[in-house]
Amino acid sequence: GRACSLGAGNAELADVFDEMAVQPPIRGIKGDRIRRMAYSRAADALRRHPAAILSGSEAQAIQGVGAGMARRLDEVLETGELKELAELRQDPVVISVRELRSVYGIGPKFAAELMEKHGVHSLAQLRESVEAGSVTLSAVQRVGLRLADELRIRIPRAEAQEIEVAILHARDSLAASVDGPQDLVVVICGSYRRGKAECGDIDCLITSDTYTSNSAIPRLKQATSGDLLTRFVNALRANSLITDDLASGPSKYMGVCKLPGPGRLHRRLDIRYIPRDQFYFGMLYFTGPRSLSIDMRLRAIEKGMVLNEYCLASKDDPDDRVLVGSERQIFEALQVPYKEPHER
Ligand code: DCP
Ligand code: MG
Ligand code: MN
Repeated sequence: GRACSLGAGNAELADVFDEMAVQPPIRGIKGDRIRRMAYSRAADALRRHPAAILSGSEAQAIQGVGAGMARRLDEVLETGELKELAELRQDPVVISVRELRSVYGIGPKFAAELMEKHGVHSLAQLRESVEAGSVTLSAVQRVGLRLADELRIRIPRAEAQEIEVAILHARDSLAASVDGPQDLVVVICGSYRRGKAECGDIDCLITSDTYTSNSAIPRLKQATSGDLLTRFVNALRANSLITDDLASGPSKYMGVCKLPGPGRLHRRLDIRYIPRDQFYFGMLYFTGPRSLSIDMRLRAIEKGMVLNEYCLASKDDPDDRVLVGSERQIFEALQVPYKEPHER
C-alpha cells in the first residue's frame, strides 16, 4: 500500500495507472485495448506534467486525463490506494490470467479458453494438460512455456554487456566470412542503452549502407532488406548464442539467446533491421523510454512536422524528410536540448 497520500508525487500516481494498464481483462477482452490505452495515456500525461497534481479535477485539465481517471486520482490522493487495483491484485481469475499470459505466445483469448474449456489456471496445470494431450500448444507457445520461469527474470547489466560482446563478436565473424558484409552496424538499444542496472530483454538494432529507403512511408515503399538479417541471425546461431526462434519477418526477428557455458539463463532477444537513412530515428525510438518519444512527437507536431520511428518529415509533404547523421541532429531539428542515453 501507499505510505502517505499527501506525499504522492505524480510519478507514484502514474505507477498506479501503469499497473492498472497491465492488468489482464476480467470481463471479456472486448474493449480491453482501449481500457489499457486510457490508463497508459493517463500515466504518461501525469509523468510529463511539470507540477505536482493535488486533485483529480486539476489533472483533468491535462490532455490524456479523462473524468474516469480524475475520479480514480481523487481516490488515490484521498485514501492512498485504488480499491480496484487492490482487488485485481488478489482476484484469483486475474492471477491465473496473468500467469498464463506470462507465457510468450499465449494471449488473452487463449488464456480465457484454457481456463474455461480446460480448467487450466496455472503453468503447472498447463504443463500437465499438455503432457496428458488434452491441450495442444503451438511450437512458439511450447518454447514460451518451457522457458517461462527463466524469461521473467531480468538481465543484470554485467550479463547484458557480455551478451553485447558476444553479439558484436558474431557480427565480426560474419564480416570475416566469404562475401561477409563489411558495413554491418550493430547497436544494443532499449533499457540497456539507457544504462539501466537490469534489462527485460536485449533490443538489438542493425543497419548497413546497402539498405536504404527512399520514401517517408517505408512500410509501403521499403527497399528490399536482402538477406542480411537472416545472415546475422544465422551467425548468432553459429556462435551458439540463439537457442530458439519465436517470430521473424524481413526486418524483424524475435527469439531467445543464452550465453554458452553452465549456469546461464535464457534471455529474450529482439533484432530490428533498419534502413540506413532511418537508423537514428529507430535508435531514438528503440532506446526509449516511450515517454521521451511521446514528448518529441508532440514537439514535432508543434513545428508542423511528424516524428516516428522511421523519420522526421513535414506534415504536409511526407517526402520532405529531415536527413540526420546522428540522434543529436533529431533533437536539434526539434530544438529540444540533447539528452545522453543515460539521461533519457
Ligand atoms: N517502445 C515504445 N513503445 C512501445 C514499445 C516499445 O516506444 N509500445 C520503445 C521504447 C522502449 C524500446 O522500444 O524503450 C524497447 O522496448 P522494450 O519493451 O524492450 O523496453 P525497454 O528496453 O525500455 O525495457 P525492458 O528493460 O523492460 O526491456
Ligand atoms: Mg528492452
Ligand atoms: Mn524489447
